[in-house]
Amino acid sequence: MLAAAEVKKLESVETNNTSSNSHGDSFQRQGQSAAATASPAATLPPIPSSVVVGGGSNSTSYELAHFEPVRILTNNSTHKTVSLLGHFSNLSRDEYAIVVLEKTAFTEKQLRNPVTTANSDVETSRISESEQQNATAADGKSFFSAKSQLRTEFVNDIYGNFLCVTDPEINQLKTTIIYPATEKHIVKFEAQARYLVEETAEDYQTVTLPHLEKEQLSLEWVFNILEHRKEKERIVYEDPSDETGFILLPDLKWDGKTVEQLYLLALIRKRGIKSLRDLTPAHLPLLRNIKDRGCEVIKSRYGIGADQLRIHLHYQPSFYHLHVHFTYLKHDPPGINAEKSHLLTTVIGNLELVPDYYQKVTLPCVLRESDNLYKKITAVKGETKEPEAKRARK
Ligand code: M7G
Repeated sequence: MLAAAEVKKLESVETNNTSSNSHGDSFQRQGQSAAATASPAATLPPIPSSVVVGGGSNSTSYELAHFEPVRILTNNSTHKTVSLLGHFSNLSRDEYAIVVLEKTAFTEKQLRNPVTTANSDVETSRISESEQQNATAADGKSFFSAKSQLRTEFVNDIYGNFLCVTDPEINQLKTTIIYPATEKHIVKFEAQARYLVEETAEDYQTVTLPHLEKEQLSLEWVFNILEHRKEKERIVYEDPSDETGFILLPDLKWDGKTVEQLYLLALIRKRGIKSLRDLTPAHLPLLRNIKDRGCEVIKSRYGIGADQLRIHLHYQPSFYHLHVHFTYLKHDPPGINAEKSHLLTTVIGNLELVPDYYQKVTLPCVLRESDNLYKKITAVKGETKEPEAKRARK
C-alpha cells in the first residue's frame, strides 16, 4: 500500500471511471524507437535512451517500500485497479517502473462459514498439487472470523454502515510490475483518447504490416513460456505438436486461483502466425484443437463447462504471436468488448465459409491517439485528428 507521504508526491492525478482504459486491455506495441515516439512524452520526464527493451529484471526483487510514485496513469473504480508510474529507488531512478494494483474478487471460500470451509475439500480436489503448493495462506480463510472487525460509520434505525477491517491474508492486492517500463508501456496504461479505425485489407498490407515489421513489441515473454524458461509451473496444459500444439496457462491478469476470475491464455507453439489476418483454412485443425482440448482441460480442472467460457481472439492484439483468450462468462475482464474481441467459434465458422476471409475483410480496431499505427492509418485515410489536449484548449 502507498504511504500518505508517497501519495502526496504524485504530480498529477487522472481518474478514469470507465472500463475502457483499465490495465489489461492491451499492452501497446513497443517500438524499437520507443523513446522518440508518442505525444505523452511532453508531459513526462524524459525516458532515458538506455531503457532495456524486454526487461533485464529476471533476478530483481521488488520492494514496494522503495517505490516512489511520480504519476497515476489510471485509476479505474469499476475494475478497482490503479496503475502507477514511478521508480524503484533501490534499483534505478533512471528507469521507470509501472506498478498495477488490483483489488481481487471475493471467492466463495472466503464467504463461507470457516468451519464449513475447513471441512470442504471439493474444490481443492480439482486443483493440482503444484497449485496447492503455490496457494497462499489466504486460501481457506473466511471473512467471518474473529480477525474481521467492524468499525461503525453510522447506525440509523435498522440500517448500518461499517468499515470492515479484516485479516490481511484475505485482503490481498494482485500486483503487476513492469520494469523497466518503456514509453510504449506508459502510453498503454495511461488514460487517453482512443479511436475506432476500420482497417481494410489494403490498409493491413500497406500500413499495418510494414508498421509491424518496423515496430515490434518484444515477444520474449511468449518464447520464454514456449521454451519452458518461464512460468513453467503455471502451465495448465501442453500439446507439444508442431502444427496444432499450444500451451494453456493463466494470463498475466489472473492469479490462477480465484476461479471466479478465470482467465487463461492458449499460446500456439507454431511460430510466425501473427494475428487473425494470417489465418486460413490450413489453421482450422489448430484452432479446433485449442477449442476442444482447452475446454476439456478447463472442465476437468476448474469445473467450468464450455458453455460458461468466452473463447476469443483480439484484434489488434498487443502481441503478434497468435494466442487465444479463455475467460469465464461470469467475469468481465478488459478486452471482451465488441470492438476488440472475436469469438473463436465465429473465426472458425468464417474460415469454413470463406477461405480467405481474414485476408479480405475490413477489421475494425481501437487504437490510442498516440499509437504510431493510429497515426499512420489515419494519415493514409486522410482522417488525422487533432490531439485531444489541443482540442481541449480551444
Ligand atoms: P493481446 O490480445 O495481445 O493484448 O493479449 P491485450 O493485452 O490487449 O489483451 C495478450 C495477453 O497476454 C494479455 O491478456 C496479457 O495479459 C497477457 N500477458 C502479457 N504478458 C506480458 C504476459 C506474461 O508475461 N505472462 C502471461 N502469462 N500472460 C501475459
